[in-house]
Amino acid sequence: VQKQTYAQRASKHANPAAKALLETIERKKSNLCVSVDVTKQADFLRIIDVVGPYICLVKTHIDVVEDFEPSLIDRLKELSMKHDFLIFEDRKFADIGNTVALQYSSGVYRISSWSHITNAHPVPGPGIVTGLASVGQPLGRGLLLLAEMSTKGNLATGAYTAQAVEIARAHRDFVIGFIAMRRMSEDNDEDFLILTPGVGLDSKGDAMGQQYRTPREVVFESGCDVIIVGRGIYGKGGDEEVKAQAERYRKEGWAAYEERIRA
Ligand code: UP6
Repeated sequence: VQKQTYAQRASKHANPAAKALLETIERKKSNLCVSVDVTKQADFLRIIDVVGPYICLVKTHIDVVEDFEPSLIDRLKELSMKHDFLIFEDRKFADIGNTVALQYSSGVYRISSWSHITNAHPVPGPGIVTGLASVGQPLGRGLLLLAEMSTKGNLATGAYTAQAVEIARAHRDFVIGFIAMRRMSEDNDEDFLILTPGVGLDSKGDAMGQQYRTPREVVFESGCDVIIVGRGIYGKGGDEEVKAQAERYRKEGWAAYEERIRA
């Protein structure tokens, strides 16, 4: 069980993005990451402004924004300063090292220039980490590997998950942890961060294989560090309701963490 506090872990972490995330979690008493999967710039910015005070991290799928303009990134950065949160582009890179380095640094989105944290599928092998690290490490970024997924029937299990952890161990300076459903290492000195999607209090899943667990199941029972909530927060209607849900998930996630470090 990971019983160290976020603050203790922050003080020891060598990667700048991981350290900043842990410090933010502690400062705001929030292990909540909101996933803002909406297609209009205005909705994207409005939701982030509403949930900002309650989160440590915003997770984006920048490529679903249909009226994207580069200035959206400036507005996002302003909100991250205003509300004190980090940014995680959920890009799920999955190609050879040379290609992902280009996808990360270039194109319309230039993800490495604004996203503190991004993630990758380990399916291509260690070269994907080498490629992404060539871009992200000099910038102080952090990478998460998708060791597991939240969806029914997913293939990220068993030996695949174990191999993902081995790839991470070989690149500890840049790989800060995992997208996973549970703790991936019992070694507290490794201190991989576990960020976990598939979190919802009012629903068990959707029609396309998503499966939800509660913040308590994720943080207390499974030992994960950050809960990622999308539709459970932004899908609930007007700003007041979105704000109320963000506060609700923040409280639940933090209570589950306190229960874990005290147990
Ligand atoms: N996500 C998952 N499961 C995974 C990996 N990533 O749901 O295994 C991402 C999705 C979505 C968010 O791409 O952005 O987390 C979950 O959204 P939801 O809370 O609305 O289901």
